[in-house]
Amino acid sequence: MGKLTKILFFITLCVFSVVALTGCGGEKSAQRQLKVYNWGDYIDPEVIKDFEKETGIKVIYDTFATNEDMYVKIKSGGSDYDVAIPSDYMIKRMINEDLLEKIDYNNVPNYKNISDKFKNLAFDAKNEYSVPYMWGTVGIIYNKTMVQEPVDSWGILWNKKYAKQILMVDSPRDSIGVTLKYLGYSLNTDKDNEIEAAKLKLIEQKPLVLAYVVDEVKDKMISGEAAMAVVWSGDAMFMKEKNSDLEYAIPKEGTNLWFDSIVIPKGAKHKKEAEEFINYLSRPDIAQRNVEYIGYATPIPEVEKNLDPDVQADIAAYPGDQILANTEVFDDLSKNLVKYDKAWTEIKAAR
Ligand code: N2P
Repeated sequence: MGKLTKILFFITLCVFSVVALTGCGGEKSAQRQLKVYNWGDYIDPEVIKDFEKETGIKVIYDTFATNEDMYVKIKSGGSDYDVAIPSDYMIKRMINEDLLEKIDYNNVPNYKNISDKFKNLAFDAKNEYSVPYMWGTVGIIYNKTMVQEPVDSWGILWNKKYAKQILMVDSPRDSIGVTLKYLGYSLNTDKDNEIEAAKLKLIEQKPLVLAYVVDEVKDKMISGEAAMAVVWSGDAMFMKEKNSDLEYAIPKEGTNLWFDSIVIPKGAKHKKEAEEFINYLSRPDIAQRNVEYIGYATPIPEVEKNLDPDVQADIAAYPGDQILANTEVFDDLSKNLVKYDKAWTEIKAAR
């Protein structure tokens, strides 16, 4: 090879390598992506895989245990989530704090499958920011071999007979909320004396509490480690199926009715993909797989109709109008929230 040929050869080689490398890099960054933030145990993992297969969109999937954990992460910025699934009161707070994108419902044609009962709810009155995913109540799951008396009041959570056999939910609004209901107050109260009374009641209960848990409650109740637990309804369905000694009760003092809806955090880099994912989750066959896997209740009537009749009739999944009449939805407490935060910190710190 002559000198010039050699130089030309090297130049060509370099150009090719650069093209190959950046070409490769270019291809990678062209892969469509989606970063999802959901509750623990709140989707059939196969649904995520099938979405990736059908759309070619790569899903990065993270979970949270409570609305408050999710809020802190998204509020602090830099978490890059394209999709999140908070509850009602937290959605309202995020709308008020400009933390959510408006959804383009033209990209979510399956929104039509959602029952009108779940539209125009107070937290997103004009249906601009959220698409219903699951809904339910809060109640007590108990083991019939350990609890023989009727479970019809939140008061059983203070019965010394069950010392160290009671699991509480490690979520401030839920635990304080059911205590407020027990005391005959609204679970959205802003009255200092009522919040204080609930706080003292929960501190009084602490010696009886085996643990404050969230997703771990399922393993513990299924294996018979505790007699009762305050839980979200769909988790109760899941547990009942795994251990037939377990039963779910909604106390007579009333409870919380909640709605979890899918939202797009402000500034999401993959909004189109997020809307595609929301549409996918709202497709009846996909929604049915999720509902059957996780145990929660669907806002899609066509899915509800296809479920096992025993599930449709179970109050842990689909409480009737009479139970629903005695429920309250959490409100965004805005400036009064600090009162609850302070009470919860004191409850958790007490011994
Ligand atoms: C599932 C959590 C359910 C959320 N582990 C209740 N809002």
